[in-house]
Amino acid sequence: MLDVEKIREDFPVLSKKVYGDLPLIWLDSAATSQKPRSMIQSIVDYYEGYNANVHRGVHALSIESTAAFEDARQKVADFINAESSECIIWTRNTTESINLVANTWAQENIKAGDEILVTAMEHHSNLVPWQKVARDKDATLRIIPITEDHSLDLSEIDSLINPRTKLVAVVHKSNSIGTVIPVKELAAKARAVGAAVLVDGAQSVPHMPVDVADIDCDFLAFSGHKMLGPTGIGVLYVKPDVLERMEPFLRGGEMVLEVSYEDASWNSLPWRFEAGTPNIAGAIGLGVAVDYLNGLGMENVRDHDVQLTKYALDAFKELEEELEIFGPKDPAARAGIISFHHPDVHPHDLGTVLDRRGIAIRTGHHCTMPLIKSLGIPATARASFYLYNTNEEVDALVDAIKEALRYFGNGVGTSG
Ligand code: C6P
Repeated sequence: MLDVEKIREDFPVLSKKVYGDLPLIWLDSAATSQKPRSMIQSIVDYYEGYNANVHRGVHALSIESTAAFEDARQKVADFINAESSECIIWTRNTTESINLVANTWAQENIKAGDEILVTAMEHHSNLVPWQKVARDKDATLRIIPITEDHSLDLSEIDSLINPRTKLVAVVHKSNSIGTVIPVKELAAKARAVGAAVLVDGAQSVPHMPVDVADIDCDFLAFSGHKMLGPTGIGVLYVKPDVLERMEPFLRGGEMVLEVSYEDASWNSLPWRFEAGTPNIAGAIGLGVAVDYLNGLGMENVRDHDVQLTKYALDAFKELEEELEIFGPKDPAARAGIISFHHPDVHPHDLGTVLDRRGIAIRTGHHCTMPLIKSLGIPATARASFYLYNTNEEVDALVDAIKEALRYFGNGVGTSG
């Protein structure tokens, strides 16, 4: 079990007051998490103590920064049980990680007539790149639909994953409705037909143990900023035998071994995929964020999410008649995300009223426009939890929603 009160002391921003003296209630961790002091300090320490470019200098500071940078890569590799740190490519975020695969592996491996399979719940980051690949290669993009209760509809999966399937690219936890996707089962089916597997772990890696060997995926993409790390650093894990056969994405300094005026040869892995000066402070900060998560234990982080989600789903029962709540009913089958919608109150209006109570939630389509449209709504209001949230904050959310609905029930301020 997590000692949430103690954890909260590690997050300076959680003691912030907004709009005068309202305590901040941060229920927007699916968008970005808050940061512990140790992570923030690691970035200050880097810039104050050993700022230098990596892999380039023979001097003390470069040796120190290179060691810290590569040490962070090893921590990330261990965190997801990767074969080695060579499988970890630093990117800017999940979006860039997926685009890297679309611009390298997919260019070599997707051919006319092939199929790429995604779910109906994909974030645009794991949909739009595949739309382009399918168009460019004359391949077909196929979609696994969802059921009435917003789980993945696996009834037709054995025809959706077939010998034409070359890539199964799936989100692990839906950011907009919270559904957990059975990626291991999908990966096994993909393997059986020789397809590659990409997992969008943006919402899973920060919140639960994720083991690439156990899932048996070829690619795992995630972002540092959703797992207590800084913005601007992301990760792409690639299985070693797949990585060895991939062409570089960006070309320039650091990714080369030998260069003549006519030609170039490539550096060893993973640096072949890291052209230009990387986000050194970001990688070091992410390594410290991983230390923090390991200190708590990812099983405990997941248990806390499930407990809070269960508490929230129970608390939301009072609002069941007024609100539609999306996602599976079973807290163990969902992320710490509650997405909801009122037929007469636009989510943006609701979000604005909650904000005036100090409660930060996200409203909109959450970059899953096709999914939200298929639900027949313009947007949802979304509360998302993390390791520093409490049952009391859930109570405050429910009270604030009730008050907002009373206010809008009087016909004031509704739109759209
Ligand atoms: N979801 C949210 O509020 P980036 O922006 O590259 O760090 O992450 C993109 C991304 C990809 N996949 C999933 C499942 C995600 O949730 C996200 C980011 C944020 O839900 C911002 S839209």
